[in-house]
Amino acid sequence: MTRLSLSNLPHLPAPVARPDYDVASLGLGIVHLGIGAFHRAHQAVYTDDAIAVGGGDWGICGVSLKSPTARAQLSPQDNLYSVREVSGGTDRWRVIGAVRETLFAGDQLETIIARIAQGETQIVSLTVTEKGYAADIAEREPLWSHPDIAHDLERIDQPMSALGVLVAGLYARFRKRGTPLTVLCCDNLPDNGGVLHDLVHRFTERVYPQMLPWLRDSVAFPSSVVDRIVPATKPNDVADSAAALGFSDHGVVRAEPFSQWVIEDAFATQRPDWHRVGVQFVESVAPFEAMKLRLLNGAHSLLAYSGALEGIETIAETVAKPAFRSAALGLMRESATTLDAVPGVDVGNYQAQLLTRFANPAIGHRTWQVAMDGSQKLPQRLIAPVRHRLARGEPSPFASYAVAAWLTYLLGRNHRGDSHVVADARSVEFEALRAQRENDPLAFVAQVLNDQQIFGDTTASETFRSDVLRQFDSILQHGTAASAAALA
Ligand code: CS2
Repeated sequence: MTRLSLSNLPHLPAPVARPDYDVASLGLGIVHLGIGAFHRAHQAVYTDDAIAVGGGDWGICGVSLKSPTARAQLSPQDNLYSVREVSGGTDRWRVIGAVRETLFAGDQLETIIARIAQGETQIVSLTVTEKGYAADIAEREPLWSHPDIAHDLERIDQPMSALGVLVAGLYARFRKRGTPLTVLCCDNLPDNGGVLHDLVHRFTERVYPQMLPWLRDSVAFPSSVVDRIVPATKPNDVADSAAALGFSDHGVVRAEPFSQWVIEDAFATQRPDWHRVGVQFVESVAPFEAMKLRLLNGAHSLLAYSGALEGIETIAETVAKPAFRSAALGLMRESATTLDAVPGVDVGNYQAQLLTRFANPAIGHRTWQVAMDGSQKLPQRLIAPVRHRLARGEPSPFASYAVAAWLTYLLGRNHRGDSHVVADARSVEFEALRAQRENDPLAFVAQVLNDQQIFGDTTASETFRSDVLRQFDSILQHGTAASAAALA
């Protein structure tokens, strides 16, 4: 089957939406680090829309840091790909033209650094996942002993980490003409722009201190909140693309219909006409961010561990079980008490909408995928609201249940003894701890609860600690389904 390409764009079937501008002549204006499914279904779609309404050379140079897969998917098809929007009814297919180049750091590092340095580039955006920053987020400090970071401190001319590549690119730009730049973090971290600002500055202090004044004066780090449920692409998505498009698309991504992007209005450069295509520019993203991380992502994690421990494949199947649905809603209500008012949002409606989105029967979002990397996700999703409630002297039974479910997941087996692989940035460390306490899961969990990076001071609270341990004991004996039902 012929691959999707520029020359066959005009031959797509009528229902397939396509770029409403001259893709072939589009120049590059954005470098994006982390060209995975999420970027392709989110920021690239907004950019495609913005170019169609407002023009401008806002083509995206997409970069993969760890794997050549995206390049192999996109380059042979002129970097075109489709988004399959699924809702349970008829799927909607749309071809995106905004990505104009796909590079892999493994063998194109020089080109990537040159792209960040070139004056045409005005924005460097990132979706490298929580663990991709290799940082202690609470302390806003790179993990200096992380192998990639340690490597980059020695060889900043050959960087491997996201931070290293970014700083090397910034340095090349500083040396060239030093034109301003906007660095736009799009990962699910609290105050993501502020955190990235601090990480870049601390890293720069060690490798290129002479760049600090320019960094301070010319590079902006606005925060942003991104939202769209985008599961890993399924093998049948590629097969189905042939029927839907008439051409085979190896870069297809699937996504829910919902999409949201809120950005702090603090750029050092121009930007695409994103404000004309649904992106909200605000003075502070903080209230939006807390709501999204604590309600959506918090409930997502609760559902992921609940379902994974019962051997349930997807989030939709998990939220279809009444006990899990009410635990997710219970968590949202509990965490909602820690939020400031969000301009233009009714938090009750937001929660109802989230339950509907999670239940989307067509999305096929695996519990296993969301369960990944809890050590990097829990602090902003579950622990921040717990801390907030502790300060008011209030317990957090639903968050305690979710934390306990994560701790059980870390054991690598459920109450029935079925085993699973623990996918976490720190799984080696957890596995070593667990092995030392083979016959004593409670001792293992007590040890993990002392981890400052994840729990900070919250587990110094006897209330929280004992709530978690009680829930853990219940999940270990009876499973998440029975424990969640008891909670309700
Ligand atoms: C999910 C998120 O994998 C996860 O941890 O909670 O990727 C979630 O789907 C997105 O943040 C939705 O915007």
